[in-house]
Amino acid sequence: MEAIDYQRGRLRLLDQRKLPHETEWIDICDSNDGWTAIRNMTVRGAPAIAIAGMLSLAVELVSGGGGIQFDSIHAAKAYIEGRLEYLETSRPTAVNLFIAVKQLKSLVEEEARRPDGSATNMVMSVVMAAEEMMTEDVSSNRVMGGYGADALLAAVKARGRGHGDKVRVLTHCNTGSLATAAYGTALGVVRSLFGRGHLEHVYCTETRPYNQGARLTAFEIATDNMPGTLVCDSAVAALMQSNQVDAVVVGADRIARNGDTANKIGTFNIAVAAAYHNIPFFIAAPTTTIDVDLANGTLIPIEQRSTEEITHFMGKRVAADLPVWNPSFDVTPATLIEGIITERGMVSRMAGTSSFNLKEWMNDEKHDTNVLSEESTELMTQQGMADFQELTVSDAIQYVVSRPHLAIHVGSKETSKEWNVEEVGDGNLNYVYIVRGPQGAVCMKQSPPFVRVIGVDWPLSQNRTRIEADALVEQGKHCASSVPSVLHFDEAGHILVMQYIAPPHITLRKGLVEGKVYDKLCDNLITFLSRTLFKTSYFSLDCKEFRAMGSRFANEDLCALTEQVIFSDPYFNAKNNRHNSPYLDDIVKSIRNNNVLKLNATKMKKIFVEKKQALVHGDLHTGSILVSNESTYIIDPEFAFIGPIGFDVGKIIANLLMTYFAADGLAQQDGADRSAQKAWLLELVENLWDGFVSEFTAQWNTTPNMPHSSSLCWNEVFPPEEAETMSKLQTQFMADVWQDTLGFIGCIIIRRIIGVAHIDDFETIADPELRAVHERRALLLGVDILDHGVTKYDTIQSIVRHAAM
Ligand code: ADP
Ligand code: SR1
Ligand code: MG
Repeated sequence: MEAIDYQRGRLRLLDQRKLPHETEWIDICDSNDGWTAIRNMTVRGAPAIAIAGMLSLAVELVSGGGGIQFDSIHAAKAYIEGRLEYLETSRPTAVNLFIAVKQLKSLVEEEARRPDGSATNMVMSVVMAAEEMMTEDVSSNRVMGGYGADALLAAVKARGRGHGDKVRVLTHCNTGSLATAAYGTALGVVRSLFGRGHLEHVYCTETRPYNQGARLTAFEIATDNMPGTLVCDSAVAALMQSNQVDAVVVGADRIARNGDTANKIGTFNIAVAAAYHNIPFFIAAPTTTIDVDLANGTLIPIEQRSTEEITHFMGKRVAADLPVWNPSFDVTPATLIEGIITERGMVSRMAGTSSFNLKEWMNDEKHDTNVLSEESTELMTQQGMADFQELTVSDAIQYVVSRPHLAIHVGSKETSKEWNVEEVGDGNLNYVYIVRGPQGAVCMKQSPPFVRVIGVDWPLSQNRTRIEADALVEQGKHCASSVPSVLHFDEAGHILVMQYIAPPHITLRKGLVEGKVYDKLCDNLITFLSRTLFKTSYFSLDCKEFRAMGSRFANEDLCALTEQVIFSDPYFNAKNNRHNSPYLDDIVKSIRNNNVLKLNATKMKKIFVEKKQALVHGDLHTGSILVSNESTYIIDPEFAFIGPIGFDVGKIIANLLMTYFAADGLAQQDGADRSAQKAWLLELVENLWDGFVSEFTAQWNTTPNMPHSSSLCWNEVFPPEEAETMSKLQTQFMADVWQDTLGFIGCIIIRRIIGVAHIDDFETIADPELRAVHERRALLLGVDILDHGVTKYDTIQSIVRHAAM
């Protein structure tokens, strides 16, 4: 956008249809011209469309100095509103235009309500607001560029990509000065990287069929002397495959509240190729592009462009005579988007989910940033977190090379140039690196002083790494075949190095979402649960040892996190909660109004806090299990503490039940038959509980009673000939564990659907309406279990029967 000249009654715009062959200016004198310029793509780019539209009205209102004369404020209001509504009809997809119209309409309403209001004042307010939109766009683009540069650098570093501190970026379509008031959105991020000396190269796509990339972005890159290359849209996957791209950043025309993003046709292809190559994919767009009224991308209207854009080239037909489909935009699902960069910071997906909660984020004045921007760094400093250094690729290699007892698993020092490092952390809390070399690999886990998926706003004790290392060692003593061995623990660096559990092992959650079944899983889980829980319980240890173990695993901070996110937050409108709105609004409301349920959740919290029976894993969901057809490894015991046995058993059963409910939605989505997997899941749940009870009791029966009186089952009280008394104690104990397991199943199901940290089983169902159907079924079971407890669910079979209904 060049200049607004009110005297001559015109807004001067570069005609983008002509670039780069000719630089031709066109004059816009009123909103009719504005409408045409938007419609015929003289001006394009979502932010520029909004600004050009509003400025076209501004010049119309004040053209020639005098402007339009209105008889009354009501006449001015009616006229302005009419023009705004007309401008809205120019192009359907870009939401910025609608937001700008809405803003000016409410301004007009406000002016009309003023007791001293006049037509002149109303016109002047509209003109000033339109101009302000232009100046705000420039400054917000610059701020966004800075956030974006931070975000791209952090993501590239986390994946062990990039060359030193330089990155190679791919962008699509035109999002630069020509698409905005100046500087640009996605291209603004590239400009910011360039300005800070971090841009190694920028690739821009041709952007068929209208060639905005070839004509406009290439023009801007060349004009700014940035190191750049133009590629065909169809070359993107090959470019990524040949390792020439570290990150992707594109703009947006409209973003639904779950993060699904409409952008220039071809964006979705790029996102899919980026996901395949593990390349971070970002959207950069002002918050005016976010449409919180749209639940998801399927609701975004997609404009069809003229068939001639495809069939003709410079006015000449170049395609054979066949019908043409030419959508201007496509919708990239949120799950493929690493982050949405805005002028208010970067938004990340909600913890453990594949979508964003943009409504809540937009309403949150404190707009959190998950990248370590200047603001975040300042916050970290205030909270004493500034010393934390996320490992770089070379740090990780150096760490292992310099420790012979670790290097032996990876390769000799001489080969270290060939080693590679991959950050694979898909959990909620930590960074996980796999260091690979010619001899094999090790897994390094580093805890930041905060919850990774939330950022510095949620500080968290790094002592969790020590707990995890200690718990792995303890559990490994009792069930070595299912626990990765600890190779190294570094208290000061909060780093744990452990055995790498190689493919074909994948997380159980991933395997189950893919529809797999695992024949040995049930037996392996029974062995792990019964051994680790019995051997660390007060039936196996004497009371003194048991108490000493309690002090070693006094995991206050992580227990507090569980107490908050499982037993409290879901029952009120807590900050980080999320649910599939609006589809589940009714059931969420009824849960939060159900006092019996709240009371029962609190009873479970009390049991969690006060019942000390054994060293429990503390976070035994399907993401904490690495599985293959042959073996099963239980990882990630950072939540370990001395607590109720039913917490581990309930957590895994709840997760398997949720997979069972999600399976129908996944089957519907993929057109696949999941009935065999569903039957297997219910059988697994049933056999898991029954097998656990019999194995736990068998462990008990084969463990001699303790020889001294400080133990729970002292010889003198339970001599071998008094087996019946012992058996009564066992039956009562297992009944109590069942009651706890039941309550925890209810709480865990509820928290994963209406609290923070959702699960991929449901989140992989892309259609929120379909997802809600199955989330609701799971929720109803969770609520019913927590409502009625053992009076209705006296056996595992009663749960299985209810689930199968
Ligand atoms: P968080 O504590 O953040 O939840 P996890 O311990 O669950 O992190 O690890 C995150 C991911 O890292 C796991 O899902 C898994 O893919 C990978 N991972 C963790 N430990 C290992 C290991 N020992 N071997 C191989 N991959 C591992
Ligand atoms: C912020 S809640 C994070 C969740 O992730 C962990 O894996 C635990 O399940 C915890 O509840
Ligand atoms: Mg964890």
